[in-house]
Amino acid sequence: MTESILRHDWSLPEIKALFDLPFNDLMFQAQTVHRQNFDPNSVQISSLLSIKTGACPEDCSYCPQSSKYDTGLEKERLLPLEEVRQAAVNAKMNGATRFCMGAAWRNPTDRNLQNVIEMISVVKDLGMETCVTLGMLTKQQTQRLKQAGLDYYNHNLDTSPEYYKDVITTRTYQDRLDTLKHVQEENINVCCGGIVGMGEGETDRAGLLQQLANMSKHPESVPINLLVQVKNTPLFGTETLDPLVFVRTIAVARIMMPESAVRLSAGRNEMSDELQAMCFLAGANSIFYGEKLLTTPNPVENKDMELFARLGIKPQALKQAQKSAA
Ligand code: SAM
Ligand code: DTB
Ligand code: SF4
Repeated sequence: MTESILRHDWSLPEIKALFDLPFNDLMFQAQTVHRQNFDPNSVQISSLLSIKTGACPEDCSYCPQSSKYDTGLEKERLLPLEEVRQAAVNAKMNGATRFCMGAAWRNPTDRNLQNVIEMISVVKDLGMETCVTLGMLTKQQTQRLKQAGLDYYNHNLDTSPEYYKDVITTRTYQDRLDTLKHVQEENINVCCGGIVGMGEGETDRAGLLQQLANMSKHPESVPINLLVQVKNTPLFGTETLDPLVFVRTIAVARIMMPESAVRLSAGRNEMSDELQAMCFLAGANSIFYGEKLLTTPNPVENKDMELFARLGIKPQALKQAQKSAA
């Protein structure tokens, strides 16, 4: 595999030019970059668990868990440790190598964080990689997560700085960048991406990717979510995105961040097998696996395994270090 040049100086016109390429040229370029950096037939799989659901004080207009919208979600307290362990055991048995725990918080309290640290510890003991998404973090909280051995922290920029204000009113873009800086400074792998299909324009999709790629270090994992439209959230009823524009977004992310895992994230339940296959061809090489994302449906495990078999895709094995811990 040849080494790629990692760029952090992308301009908007350059990114837009990639989006505007003839589809076949874009796909060829993305697949070429993908093959220079990854096994093209291997996809990493993570399972998600909502460890604290609903009643979130934040106002993110896409999210079913905000207390501002009545989406009929059962509000839950933080899950007991044993329930989390059991969910991770099941995810591992089904073939997931990473277990991601999400909480509907603006930020964790120090006490919440202690509970999450215990969860990280039991999941690590199973030999799985760990990821959590808990909202904003202070520097000190980030250090505690690092000490706990956390592998990945997920915190999304969601969209371009310009469109952000139309989507989220309760925390700023800079708040997000500050949390991401803490995570990078502690050398925790960053999982950071966004959502498309929220009514944003082409320039916003390009602007999101520009923010991600121009970070001082590319996020190790870049989730590209297609909005899951949930009734009674403000974004319900948004005009759906042209699926080929979704594929283009994956391809451009792959070209701009050649060594990052690009995750085909939320929205797969509404995608055909053919569309997902095209996303893998565009360079997506990780997915969320298991019948639920955090609160909304995701394809069941069998369905994904059937699709992988039809495409000759192999789920990525646990890295050796993790395996020996199992
Ligand atoms: N509360 C924490 C936070 O916002 O940082 C962590 C959990 S939050 C649900 C994690 C991410 O899920 C969001 O940043 C957003 O990108 C994604 N997400 C939430 N609702 C979604 C939806 N309806 N469709 C697609 N992605 C969604
Ligand atoms: C990410 O980028 N997508 C995941 C994960 N990180 C935490 C969450 C998707 C949530 C979709 C809506 C739901 O199920 O509540
Ligand atoms: Fe809360 Fe996170 Fe949902 Fe925003 S995205 S409402 S912070 S759970």
